[in-house]
Amino acid sequence: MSRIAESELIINNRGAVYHLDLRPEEIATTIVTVGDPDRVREFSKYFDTIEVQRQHREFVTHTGLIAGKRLTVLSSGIGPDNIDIVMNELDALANIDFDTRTINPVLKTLNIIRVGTSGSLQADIPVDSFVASTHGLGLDNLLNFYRPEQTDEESQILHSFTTHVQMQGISTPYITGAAPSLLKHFVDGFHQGITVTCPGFYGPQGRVLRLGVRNPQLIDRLADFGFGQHRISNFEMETSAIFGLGRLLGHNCLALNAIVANRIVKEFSKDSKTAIENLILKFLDTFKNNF
Ligand code: R1P
Ligand code: URA
Repeated sequence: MSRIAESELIINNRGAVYHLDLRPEEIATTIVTVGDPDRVREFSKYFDTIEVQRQHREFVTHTGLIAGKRLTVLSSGIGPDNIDIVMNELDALANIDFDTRTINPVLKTLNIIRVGTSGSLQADIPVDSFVASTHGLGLDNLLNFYRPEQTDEESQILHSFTTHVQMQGISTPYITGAAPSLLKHFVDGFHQGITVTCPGFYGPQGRVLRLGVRNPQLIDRLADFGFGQHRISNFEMETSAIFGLGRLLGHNCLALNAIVANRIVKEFSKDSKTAIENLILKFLDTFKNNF
């Protein structure tokens, strides 16, 4: 096994990985990622005990026990560029020996579940409801620096999407499905659909304040795209990168989002804090009973 150099895998004086500032023993097998650093506490306030609390930049981590089960909650900050850091560093913690700097002979599979907020692209997926993503479809380009791996069905969805949505010269999309072993636990009380991930909140999600956009039809084209039983339910800024890197690295990934904006009926939640709190409680209940 070749040794990974100091410049490639950066380990600090605490023996912790560079950005997340975590040591291998400080993460659980199931990891929740949230965008907002303040949301980590909204999970860990329900832990019976908190064993690890770390913060470096926007990456806040709490690991603890709930109903006897170990869970890590980690904030990623906003966007797919941060997900590149989070996924690679979580995988290094699970699968690289920090003493020898070599890949472990037996690889570990993590459950990585995003719990976030999102904009709905369907009139019948209202604000304050929840979406479990069947797929993450990336307009963000991150996976094109690696090499996305798609099933035949995913390639067909992507081909149809590329023709329909007209992103030429703007983005080279990619798509990855959620882990069926996780998705099956989040059916009751959830809408399901393809989640589109954008590399920004304004122009990349078709929001016009003072600047015009290259593809003014974006919202309409996303909303009326269909392939068999699949349609696009929502968009946000992390899911496709989690799913894409998760598949390449061999982890099980899922995304659950509370809808805070509906872009079709042009509404924003009147109480998004309660919506996300309800999603956290729903996730923790399922975690306690099924993981
Ligand atoms: C934008 O407001 C942020 O909110 C959504 C988007 O994906 C983006 O990160 O998710 P979080 O609420 O998890 O941050
Ligand atoms: N997060 C997003 O990325 N977009 C929205 O519209 C709402 C939350």
